[in-house]
Amino acid sequence: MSVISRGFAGRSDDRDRQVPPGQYLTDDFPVLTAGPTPRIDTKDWRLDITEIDGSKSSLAWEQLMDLPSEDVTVDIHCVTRWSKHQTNWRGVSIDTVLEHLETEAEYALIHCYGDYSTNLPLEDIIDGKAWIAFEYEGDALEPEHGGPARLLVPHLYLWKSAKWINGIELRLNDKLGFWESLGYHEYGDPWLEQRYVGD
Ligand SMILES: Nc1nc2c(c(=O)[nH]1)N[C@H]1C(S)=C(S)[C@@H](COP(=O)(O)O)O[C@H]1N2
Ligand SMILES: [Mo]
Repeated sequence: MSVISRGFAGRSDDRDRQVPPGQYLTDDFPVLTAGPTPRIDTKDWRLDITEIDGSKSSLAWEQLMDLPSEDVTVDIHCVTRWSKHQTNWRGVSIDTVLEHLETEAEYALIHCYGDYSTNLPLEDIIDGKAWIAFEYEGDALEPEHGGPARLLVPHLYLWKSAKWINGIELRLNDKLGFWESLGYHEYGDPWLEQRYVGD
């Protein structure tokens, strides 16, 4: 028999070799930013975590650097139809960032330097699904791509991967972020082609 099963090619997930519907592969790394690029010195950088009762805790850069980080290799998918296979990042898992928190929150609204925001169900940023990424392909993350640190949520369209992240607002109810309130899909699963409201 000449048919080689995909299972024997060493891939654990068929999706690894495909792109989501309506996407094409690129080797470039386009920059997509609504507005100017904030320049944030790491000595000024803060990540605020706000609980449902409004209580706030804050993480400084050195504290982020002291947390265990990991190398992450993932495919990324932008709603403008480019996808990139096997991108390499280093970051701190959101599980680690939220480790000591007991919360009843169901949603997270992500805030950024420069006022961008994006909303996600909390379960989509925990259990190894999202990171605060600060390196890309072995180098410090460039400001254009969200440096010093951005959210990385590779299983959803890349607009959810908020650049220059500075806040995780935990919420009981969902509140639409920047693109979501301008007609983009509230969830944004690239495999279901959830580009716009109603998709
Ligand atoms: N703060 C912020 N984050 C953002 C954006 C933005 O405009 N501001 N654009 C989003 C969109 S639409 C995409 S496709 C990705 C692009 O990331 P890149 O510029 O590193 O390719 O960032 C997302 N994160
Ligand atoms: Mo995008």
